[in-house]
Amino acid sequence: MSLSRVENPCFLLFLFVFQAIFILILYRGGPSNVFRGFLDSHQILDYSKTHDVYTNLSLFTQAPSEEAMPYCSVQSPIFAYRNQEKYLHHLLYYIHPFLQRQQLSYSIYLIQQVGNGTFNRAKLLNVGVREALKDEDWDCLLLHDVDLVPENDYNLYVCDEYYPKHMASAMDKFQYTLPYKSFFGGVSALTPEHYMKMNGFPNTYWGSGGENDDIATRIQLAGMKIVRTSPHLGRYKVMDYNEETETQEPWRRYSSFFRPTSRHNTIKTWKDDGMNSLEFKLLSRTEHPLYTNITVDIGYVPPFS
Ligand SMILES: *[C@@H]1O[C@H](CO)[C@@H](O)[C@H](O)[C@H]1NC(C)=O
Ligand SMILES: *[C@@H]1O[C@H](CO)[C@@H](O)[C@H](O)[C@H]1NC(C)=O
Ligand SMILES: CC(=O)N[C@H]1CO[C@H](CO)[C@@H](O)[C@@H]1O
Repeated sequence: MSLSRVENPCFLLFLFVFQAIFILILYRGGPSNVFRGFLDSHQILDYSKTHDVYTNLSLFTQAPSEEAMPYCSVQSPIFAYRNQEKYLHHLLYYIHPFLQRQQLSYSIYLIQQVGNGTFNRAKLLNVGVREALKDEDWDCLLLHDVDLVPENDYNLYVCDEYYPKHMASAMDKFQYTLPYKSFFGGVSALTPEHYMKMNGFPNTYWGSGGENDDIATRIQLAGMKIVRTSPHLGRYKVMDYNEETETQEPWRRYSSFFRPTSRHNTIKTWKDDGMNSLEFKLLSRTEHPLYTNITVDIGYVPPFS
């Protein structure tokens, strides 16, 4: 039901325009000024026919000037993704209005792994961070699974100044509690400084799950700690479309097949496995109005040795 609305660009355009007008109203101090401003520079529109509102929306889409939004913080949500088109549509439908209500200045990057190789969430996120930082000096990196939708508008998508922040502290799937104490999956917010200080995420966890424990350990080893969004704000709905994707759930705590997931192991590897050892093949990079699609070949599971 909501999918068909997503595919209708007019609806999304309307959300954006509504937001822009709202921001301008705040800035200029009253709706009458705003509309006078528009009407001076454009012809008067006939609003008695409903379709006029949509067909002539483009007349209203001038972006607010930089001075009109002086305090926006810069965010960059990054989604790791493989073959989950339905989730993506659903998420975009919710997340754009959500981020706009928070008045953030942001871009969304979708990082897509090609082929049918084993999913490697942590490595995809490393790729996303590297590519996103080429575009802009982002203040904050939001790492977001594509099948999670935030439920609470007060769950602010901003970074903690000092420490990596875990945001998905209460998922409906786990009865709105943490599945275990050091859990760092789902949605997290780190500044580029946090991310580099811990050498990013590990590249070597093929198949989902074990990397989250490694990441939690890295944060400690880099002299930081995990801060968490409080559970009444960090509430997320897990979208669940079919059985097949069950096997790709990134928060599942599988014991890793290909590397032992132990603190001991992370101590040995974290300085050599991460952003400084990241290798991948960028296959395509396309900017769409609602997200930037980055498709990469990150290789396949190395032979077990
Ligand atoms: C993955 O794709 C290759 C060809 O691209 C195919 O030979 C292989 O059987 C596929 N594996 C699975 C598990 O689907
Ligand atoms: C992203 O780009 C790839 C490669 O061009 C394409 O196959 C895929 O369908 C795109 N995905 C989305 C969701 O735009
Ligand atoms: C449907 C409709 O009224 N469209 C109007 C949109 O604005 C242009 C001028 O920019 C008019 O020519 C159209 O009639």
